Amino acid sequence: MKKLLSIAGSDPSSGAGIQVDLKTFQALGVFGMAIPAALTVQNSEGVFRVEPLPGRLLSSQLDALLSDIKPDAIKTGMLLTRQNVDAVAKTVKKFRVRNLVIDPVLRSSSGKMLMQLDAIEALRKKLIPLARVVTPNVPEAEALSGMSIRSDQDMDFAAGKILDSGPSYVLIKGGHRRGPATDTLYGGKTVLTFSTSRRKGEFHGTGCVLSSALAVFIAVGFPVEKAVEKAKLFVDKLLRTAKPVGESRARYFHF
Ligand code: PXL
Repeated sequence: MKKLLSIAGSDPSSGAGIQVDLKTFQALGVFGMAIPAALTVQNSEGVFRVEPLPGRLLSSQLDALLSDIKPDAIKTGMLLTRQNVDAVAKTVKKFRVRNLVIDPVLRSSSGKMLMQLDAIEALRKKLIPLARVVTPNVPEAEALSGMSIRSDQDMDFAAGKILDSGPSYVLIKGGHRRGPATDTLYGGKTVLTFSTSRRKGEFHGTGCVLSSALAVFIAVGFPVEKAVEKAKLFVDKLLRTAKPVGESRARYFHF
């Protein structure tokens, strides 16, 4: 039995964050665990408030959990503070976690910051170097590389900069660009692109589900290239049946 741990924000509407990460683990047949790094006040209309877990509390939860149960992979999402990023980095090193998937969430779709400025710096310098895969969208890849991305060439260059800091792979999600939704995986022997037709509408939690599914497929032993393909297929299927659950048009995954 594979065991997966999500360290991310809590979304009470349960379409994103640790709640949807657990749903993903369950759907894919692994044993899911979760620690909230922050709480959010949100519904389908947006994120209204964010509060971090104290760094030392996250740290002691991680210590207690990992000294007992060794996860086959860890996925991180919204960490919010530098203290939380530091706590995760220390744990990954101490327990020699090899399958670390980082979804470097910086903002919610509604624009709320999910990572403080010094936390982004800590993420770049301390946590991303330890990752097996980092899954930024284009604005996140811009923040992590410190450059703007306007062309395919820019994207290659930005990916190179992120890879230079140490992660094995970077998957840049192209959903924010025009044209078909193409994601690009850098870091293996060749650059791989994954294109899917763009689905109209607004979806909640797509990045969370993708990174959780990716962590699962890596934990069960697929090479990263194959794990990305399988995670993308999993999300694409969910996009077809996503539905609004509240007053807003944002569609949620139900599985
Ligand atoms: O989808 C980004 C995201 C990640 N994690 C949490 C969130 C959100 C967006 O709202 O609330 C907890």
